[in-house]
Amino acid sequence: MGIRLVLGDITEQRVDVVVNAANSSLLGGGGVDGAIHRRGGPEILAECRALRASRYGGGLPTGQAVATTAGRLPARWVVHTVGPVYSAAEDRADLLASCYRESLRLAEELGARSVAFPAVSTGVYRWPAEDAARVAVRTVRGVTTTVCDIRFILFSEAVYAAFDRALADPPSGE
Ligand code: AR6
Repeated sequence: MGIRLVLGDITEQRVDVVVNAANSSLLGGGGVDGAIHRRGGPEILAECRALRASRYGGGLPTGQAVATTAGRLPARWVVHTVGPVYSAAEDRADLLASCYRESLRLAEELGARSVAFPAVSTGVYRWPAEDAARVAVRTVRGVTTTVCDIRFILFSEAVYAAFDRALADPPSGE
């Protein structure tokens, strides 16, 4: 399994799965969620609405993931995951790790070989990039998966640099 970093826009990635940093309503929003729905077109929202009607009337819980079509994106599926809102008072790292684990599990179930992740929770949900990057890299490294191409697509130089540092740390964290 290979992990790499890309500075850029996740909606331009040619991959099997694009992961979306969604919210539990699955009805879209700003940030990467807004970009994915805008570029992917209305088919994605239609499937999100159907998922709400059938399985997630109460919303998709934080840390979980569901798949839809990728619409017009150059990908096969969008996997929507809900990151935790950052809290200085409560350790929610397990929930953030769960987003990456559950997304990869679902991608593998779909037969995906390549997956592009955004830096979940580092925007509207205010998670400090340095810490979010450590959680993301540690979690992905710890998963055994048939997905062979894992990319983190970082939208800003600062978040890219945080992931670069996390990736430079030895897997054991020593
Ligand atoms: N490609 C890659 N990364 C992007 C892009 C893009 N096109 N656009 C933004 N980012 P955010 P969250 C980065 O706020 O913190 C939404 O409204 C961004 O710079 O998209 O998990 C949802 O509906 C940041 O580093 O997601 C939820 O309500 C990272 O993606 C809420 O925001 C995540 O920022 C979720 O908040």
